[in-house]
Order: sequence, then C-alpha cells, then structure tokens
Amino acid sequence: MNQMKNEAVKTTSGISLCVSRELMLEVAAMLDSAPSWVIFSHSKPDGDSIGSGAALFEAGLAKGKRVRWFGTDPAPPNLFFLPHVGEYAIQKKYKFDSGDDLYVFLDSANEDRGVEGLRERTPDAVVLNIDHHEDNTEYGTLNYVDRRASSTSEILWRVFTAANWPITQTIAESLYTGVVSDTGWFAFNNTSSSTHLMAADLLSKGINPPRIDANVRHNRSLEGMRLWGVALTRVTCWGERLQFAMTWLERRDFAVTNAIDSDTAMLVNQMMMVRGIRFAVLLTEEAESGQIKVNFRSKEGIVPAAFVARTLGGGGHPRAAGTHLALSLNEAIRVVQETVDKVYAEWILTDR
Ligand SMILES: [Mn+2]
Repeated sequence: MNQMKNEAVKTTSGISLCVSRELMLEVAAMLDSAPSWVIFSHSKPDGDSIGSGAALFEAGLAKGKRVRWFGTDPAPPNLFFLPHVGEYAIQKKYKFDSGDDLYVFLDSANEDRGVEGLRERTPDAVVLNIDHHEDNTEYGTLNYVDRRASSTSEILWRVFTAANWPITQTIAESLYTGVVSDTGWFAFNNTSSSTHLMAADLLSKGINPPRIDANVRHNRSLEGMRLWGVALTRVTCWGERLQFAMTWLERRDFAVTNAIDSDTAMLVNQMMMVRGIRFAVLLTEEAESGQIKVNFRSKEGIVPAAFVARTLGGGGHPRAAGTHLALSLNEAIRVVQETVDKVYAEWILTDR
C-alpha cells in the first residue's frame, strides 16, 4: 500500500492543495528515469482514459522519450480532437518483457482491464499503475492509486505540478477533458475542491472549455438520439418509493434507429434526471460480446452501484459501475432486478 503523506503542493497559479507529494515525486522520478514509455488505456476507453493518455504522451515527447500508446479498442470519435489520439494504436495482446520500457497503466483497476499479457510479464518488467478506481488491485511495481481523486487526469495533473513539468495548452485540454468526463462537468460527488483548483490551473493555460464541450458532449448523432428515445420510452420504476429505474436495448433497436453501440454512452445517467430516482440500470444486448452489458448509476443515500455490480461479477466506481451477463435479455432483466432488491435489503440493514 502506498503511504499517503499530506503536504502542500503549490500549483503554477500559486494555489496550494493537500496531496501526497512524496508519491507524486516518486512517480515523476520513475517516468523521468525511463527512456521509453509504453502507455496503456483500458478497454472501451472513455474521456479520462484517453485524456490522461494524450496528456502523458505529450509530456513524454517533450522530455525526449520514446512514447507509444496502446489499447484494445478505438478511441471514441468525440475524442479525436485531442492531441496524439492519431498515435494511439489498437493492440489486443502485448509482450511485457523489457526492462528498458516503462509500462504505464492509466485508469485501469486491474490487470485484465486492457491488453492481454500483463499477468505473464517477465520479472524485469516495470509497471506504473496510475488510477482512481476504488477496486484497484495495486498490481504495479509502483502504484499511485488515489481513490478520492476525481479522475486519473487529476492525479496526472498533481504529478506534473509537483514535478514542475510544463503544462502546455494541449496537455491542459487533455487533462480537462478527462476531469469533465469523469465528474459529469463537476456535478458528481467525486468533485472536490482540489478538482476545482485543477480546473482553475488548466483554465490559466488558455484552454477553451466551450470547444471541449462541443466536441465531447454536444456532438451526438441523430441516430444515437433516436436510440435514446427508444430506451427512454421503456423506463420502468420499482421500489417502495419508486427509487429504482431500469431500461433496456436489444439489437433490433440499433438496426431500426441505425445507431451504434457507443451511442449508449451517458444514456443511463438520463434516467437519474427524473425526480425521486436514485438508482438506474441500463441493459444492452451487445453485438460484439453477444452478452448483456449492464450499467449501474446510483446517488447518495442508496445502495452503491458498485455493490450491485460486484455481486454480479463486475466492478467500477461506487456510483458508476457495470458488468456483463452471459444471459438472454429477459433473464438478465430478472436477475438484475432481483439482485438490486437483495443487495439493497442487505445494505439497508448494515450500511445505513
Ligand atoms: Mn477515470
């Protein structure tokens, strides 16, 4: 376990914040001493995983490192505007067998979140694990896992700041994209005062938040919006205060609307906009896996989404989690509903 030691860190805009300075410098030193960085983003990469990857890629180039960047799935098109995304390459398997490369895992809770092969690494392979997921297994040679950080991008910002690495406008843009993606534009409760200090610092680098918003959020296809329409007309609620909501999508819905799988991003959050709903579930029949993808979201004061996801073999953040079920859609709906009720009943008795 990493020992957290609180010390004040001054940002370039003169703002102080309390974080583990020792660990940040250790991470920076490890990066500094490696001639070659191989960065890995998790499967189905999101704004934080691509944003932090782009920022680290640029920092590496600025330091004259050989930098490579891999992941198992393409970056979502709404993140193509970020720097170096063109250099991000798809790789399903990787040989972790070099003592000269530093393998940097960003936003990845465990060894199975991305490319295959990490478990078979040779003893000389050095792995740097930078993450904020609660269920991170600390699989790295060095782990900077801060479960209170809003995002991996926020952790990287601390490292860059502590080590006095220049934060260019494009690095700032990348980190900002990561933090707004993971905090729902500073609305989720992982948003801390430190998150806002980071945002202030990034704004001082000349970034353009409306441009980022236009690219990341306000960039949906009409087909995707129609898919949301299909799902939203099916929302059903249950529970003593109708606090649970669920909807689902089958393959036919994608064919009818001409939408694609990635169009479901953020859909589960929409149910939470309904007054009284504190826990939302989206079940999607996936083309690629042939399984049912299940997304969970929860608010404060109800069983955490991660509890339910873990009961069903998945994982994630306390309030944003998910799993995959090898069941038919109808069976999955039944199993998920029963599991939510069961885990909620246990949670009410013990955790309140
Ligand atoms: Mn993240």
